[in-house]
This record gives sequence, structure tokens and C-alpha cells, in this order.
Amino acid sequence: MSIFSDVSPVKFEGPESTNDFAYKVYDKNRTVLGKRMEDWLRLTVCYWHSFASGGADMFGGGTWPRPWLGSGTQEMADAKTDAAFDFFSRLGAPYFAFHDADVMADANTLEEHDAALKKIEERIAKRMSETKMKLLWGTANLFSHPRYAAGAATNPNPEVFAFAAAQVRCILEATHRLGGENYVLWGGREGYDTLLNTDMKAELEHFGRFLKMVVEHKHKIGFKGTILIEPKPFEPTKHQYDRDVAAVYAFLLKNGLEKEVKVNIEVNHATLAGLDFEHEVTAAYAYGIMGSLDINRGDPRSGWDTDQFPNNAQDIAPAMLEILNHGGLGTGGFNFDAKLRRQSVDPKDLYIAHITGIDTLARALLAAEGIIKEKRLAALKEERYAGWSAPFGKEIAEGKYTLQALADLAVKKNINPKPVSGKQELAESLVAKHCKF
Ligand code: XLS
Ligand code: NI
Ligand code: NI
Repeated sequence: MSIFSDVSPVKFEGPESTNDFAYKVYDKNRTVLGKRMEDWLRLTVCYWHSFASGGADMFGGGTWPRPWLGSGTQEMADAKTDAAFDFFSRLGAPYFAFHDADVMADANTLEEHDAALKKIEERIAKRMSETKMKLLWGTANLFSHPRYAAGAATNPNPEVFAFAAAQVRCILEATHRLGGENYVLWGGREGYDTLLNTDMKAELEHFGRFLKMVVEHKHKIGFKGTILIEPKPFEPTKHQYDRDVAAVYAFLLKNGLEKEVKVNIEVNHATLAGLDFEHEVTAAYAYGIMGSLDINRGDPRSGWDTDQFPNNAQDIAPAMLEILNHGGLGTGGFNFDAKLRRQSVDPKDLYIAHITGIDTLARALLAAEGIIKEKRLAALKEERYAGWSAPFGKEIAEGKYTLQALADLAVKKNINPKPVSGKQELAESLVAKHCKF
């Protein structure tokens, strides 16, 4: 029994249902383009916003009843674990994700840290086998403790770098033992507040070194999951080095890690970077580094990481289309790195938030299926690029011409290409009409 025990396991009841605690669209066994909804979405509940936080903001303390928060004892960590798994198993999402600090009792030294994490890992493993929950990813919190105020891997002090290495070793190994399918690094404070006191070149080199050590260790322990970097442009730092997918790709290339590390893209981090979510997803596929998603949105006007649950399928449909066209996320999933609003003090609010988010993803999935089955959008794109599949286009792309040879040929043939419609309005209408569920 926990504060989340009042709701019975959430079931699919269909679009006509008026039950707030039922799925209207998410039907895990429904087949979408040959794959079950559950297998496309790989839905994930995050630990930190829902169980390890009371909803405090910079203007006031926590408001949500989370009786285990505050003391940091083993007893309270155990109670938190049990409540979290009670919620997970009733919601019916198959995955969860956590930071080391979210789950464990407080520790003062690295030795205590190791022991406390191992202790709670036993309980998590037991609850996982009872509930059949799976771990999408584990991660280290390398940004909350005061020692990380100037970053972890990019800290001016190598001892902080070493402390972070010790922390990552513990949680990477725990993630491996718990069958985690990915390991995430979000560089919360890997950036700067002012360049006046920052050696950017050195910090970037240290950041690269850290990542190489993580990858080496992953192979050493035989972890088969994917290592993911989560890009974000700023907050808490003024500038974060892994600001977007393109910056991460450049960083990976520079360090020879482009085949080893992928990205965990968060919707609102894209918004904060001034990019569309579908831009980041499309870029990640184009660079070959698509990994996983944090599907929480922001508020386009606030400029903050407000971590809200998604509730608009049409916003997500273009990215979902890209994901379906690539056959899904591989080891990745859709993680709700999202939190309730501060007034949502009823434990049941957490169910409503997740159910709405999950139904929104299911709607976007069905919209993408409709767009693909209709084939018109794909045909529009194909037609637009048709010249590149014809012999002349192919020869250019394959490098048959030098600039001089191509210029000579263009002059000789007196080519004079006419503008053609990009059909943007039609493309947009072909998406909108499928967002009807
Ligand atoms: C913060 C990030 C964080 C990561 C995990 O903005 O989204 O929650 O997902 O450290
Ligand atoms: Ni995130
Ligand atoms: Ni975030």
C-alpha cells in the first residue's frame, strides 16, 4: 500500500470512456504498421520528478505529499522505492529511469555512496522481478551537490572529475546489473556561466576524456546498452557544451566516439535551443546517432525547462513520423521527464498526467501511421527530389564531375531550371488531417 494505491490498474477503455483513469487511445496490443503500440512507444516513467521531488521551486518549498522525502534514511529510500513501483505497476508503462541520487539514502563519502546504492539496488531488483518493470536507463546526478557547482567532467578541479568518475562507475555498473538498456549523461553543469573565468578548450578536452573513460568502462564490464548524451543549450549554466544534436555530433566526431554514443533528445531542450523537436530527431537520424527521447514539453513563452507532460498529438506527429519511418527507437524509449504543476497535490494527479501523456503519444503514433499508409506525403517528398534519382543527379552526387566539368556541361546544355512549388501547405494539410484521434 502507498499513497498511489487508490487507483486500480489502468486499462484501455476506448475513446468513448469517461473514466479519467483509463486509456482512451493507448491500447498496448493494438498493431501499428506490424508492431504493437507498446513496442513502438517503450513508455518510461522517470523517478526524479514524481518520487524524489516534492515540487519545490525557487520561490517556495514542496507541496506534493511524498512522505519519504526529507530525512534521507534507508527506511525512507525503501518507502520511496515501494511507492514508485506501486505507481509503475498500476500505470502499466513497462519502463522506468532514475538517477543514483533519486533512489538511494544520503551518503557522505564515496564508500558510503557505493554501499547505499548497492543496498537500494537489491530492493529495486526485487521489485522489478515482482512487477516485470524494465529499466530504460540509469544516470548519475552530477549537478545537484555543491561540489558540482562548476561542473563534473569540466570542473577546474581534477578531484571533482575523479569524484564524478567514481559516481559514474557505481551507477553504470548498477544499471548493467539491473538490465538497463541505456545509460544517460546529461551535462547539467558541463558548460560555463562566464567565459572570463573559463578555459573552454581545456574543459572540452576533459569532457571528451571523461566520455571516453565511460565508454571504455562500458565495454570492460560487458554492458551492451547504449551510452546517450542528452543535449540542452543552457539552464542551469548560461551555456552548456552539448547544446543541441549538431553540437553533440561535432563533439563525438572530435573524440572518435560517433559510433559509440547516441543522443537522448528532450522536446523542451530543443525548444530552448530555438529548434523544433522534429529538427533534433531528424538531425539525429541523419547523423546516425538517434538514441532515445525525453518527451516532456516546455512552454514556448517561458524560456524555462518547465517539464510538462505532452498533451498535443499534432505537435509530436512530425517527429513520430520520422521515428516510424526509421523503424522505431532501437534501445530507446519515450521517457516522461515531466512533472506535475505545484498545485497538483492529489496523488491521483500523477496518474492523470501520465495517462494524458500516454494517450497523446498513442494519438501521434496513429496519426503517423495514417500519414504513412496514405503515402501522399512520402510521394510529395520523393517527387521533389526525383532529379537526384535520375542519371544526371546520381552522377553529380557520386562525384563524377569536377566543378569545372559540371560548369562546362551546364553551359553547353544551356540549362535553365524553372522554380517549382515546394507544396508546404499541402504537406502540412497531409499531417493535420490525420491528427484526428
Ligand atoms: C534536465 C534534464 C534531466 C535529465 C537527466 O533538464 O532533462 O532531467 O533528463 O539528468
Ligand atoms: Ni531530460
Ligand atoms: Ni530537461
